[in-house]
Amino acid sequence: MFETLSKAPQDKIFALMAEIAADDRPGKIDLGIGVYKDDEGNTPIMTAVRKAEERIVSSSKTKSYIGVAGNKGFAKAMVDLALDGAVPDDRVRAAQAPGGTGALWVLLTLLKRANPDATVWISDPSWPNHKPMAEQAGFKVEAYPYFDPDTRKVRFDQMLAKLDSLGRNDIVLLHGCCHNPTGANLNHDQWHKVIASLKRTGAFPLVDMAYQGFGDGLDEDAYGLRALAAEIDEFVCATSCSKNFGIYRERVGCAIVVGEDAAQADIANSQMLNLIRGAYSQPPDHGAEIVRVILEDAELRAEWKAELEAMRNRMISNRQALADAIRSRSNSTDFDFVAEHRGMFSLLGLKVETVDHLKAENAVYMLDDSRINVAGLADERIQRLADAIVGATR
Ligand code: PLP
Ligand code: TYF
Repeated sequence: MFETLSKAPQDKIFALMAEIAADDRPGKIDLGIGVYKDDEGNTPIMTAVRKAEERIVSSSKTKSYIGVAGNKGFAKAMVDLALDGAVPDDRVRAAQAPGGTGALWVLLTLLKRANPDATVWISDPSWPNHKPMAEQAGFKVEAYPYFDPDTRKVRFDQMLAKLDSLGRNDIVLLHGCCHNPTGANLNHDQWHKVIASLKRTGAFPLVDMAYQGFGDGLDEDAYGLRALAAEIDEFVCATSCSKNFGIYRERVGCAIVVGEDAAQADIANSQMLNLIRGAYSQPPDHGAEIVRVILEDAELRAEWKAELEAMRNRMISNRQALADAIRSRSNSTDFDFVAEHRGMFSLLGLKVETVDHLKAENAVYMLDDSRINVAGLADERIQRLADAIVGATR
């Protein structure tokens, strides 16, 4: 039967990860996959996570089934973390999902049931998995203008003009914060303009919140989502705990659905649970239980927040150090934008040839669109990267 198939494309981010692993040059610099790393290049388990796991192992009494929506305490805590009361509880439903990707899959599948003829609009550019995921759900996918490669800022007027032209058959996928791959984000005023546009046109928002706490702080990163929630009656949001709890392989995310009223929220929720049951029955519990334990315990929660804050501040100082190091070598402000961007990534705007050159000559790895993971940097690596970039772009 498989003779009917041809080889499917690989995810370019995972392909690069394999390429880096196969390079044995000492001192290679890995700025590829979006995984947080410390100065030594490790992705450690957060202390609060370790403590929560120990508590779970010593006190849990059963591994019986938990239910289609997963861990209820987790889902409630995730709704609070994202929305902080911006929508009355009776209009919000949430299901634990296997990662932010799982949450996106649940929500896209739900939206397909609700409006099979809709078009999904993603930013140009966007996370490489957004388009294939929306296509796999059966949607037509289009892109709205987002990143201006000259200014390395959001091309806001063009973005808004495109959004203004959409209507009730359109779903707009917005990055909640820390835009992947560009690092360029909407400011408050721009969020309000986007929200007003969505309200006017009736286009449906799908917010992807994969990096809450990695940009300007847990609450600040949710500014746009909460502002949207205050204005728009119906929307969905996929959140992920992979990055902000560092539990990537545990696969923890949450699919959040907001309805116009409690009755519609109930109907949407019943469809969501129905489609989950038909796919994987219920999500795995362990990672979600870790998050629940942390978020419900004042002491562990404070410890987690402090650790997350330290990770966030380190990424910001890496950004500043890289911008400074390039400026001091090139005598130009061309890369100052790196310090203005937020989150784990910046799109440097280098040519593919330059990216290839850095890989071949300097063992510096970034995605072929020149996205770098700023968490992959550290003092000595920052200086070497600045040398390499200035050398290659002179
Ligand atoms: N959305 C965006 C924009 C991402 O960068 C990621 C990356 O990890 C995800 C969703 C999904 O994350 P995960 O499925 O690992 O929770
Ligand atoms: O963009 C990244 O690097 C992260 C990790 O299919 C990732 O979001 C990459 C690809 C993918 C899932 C996660």
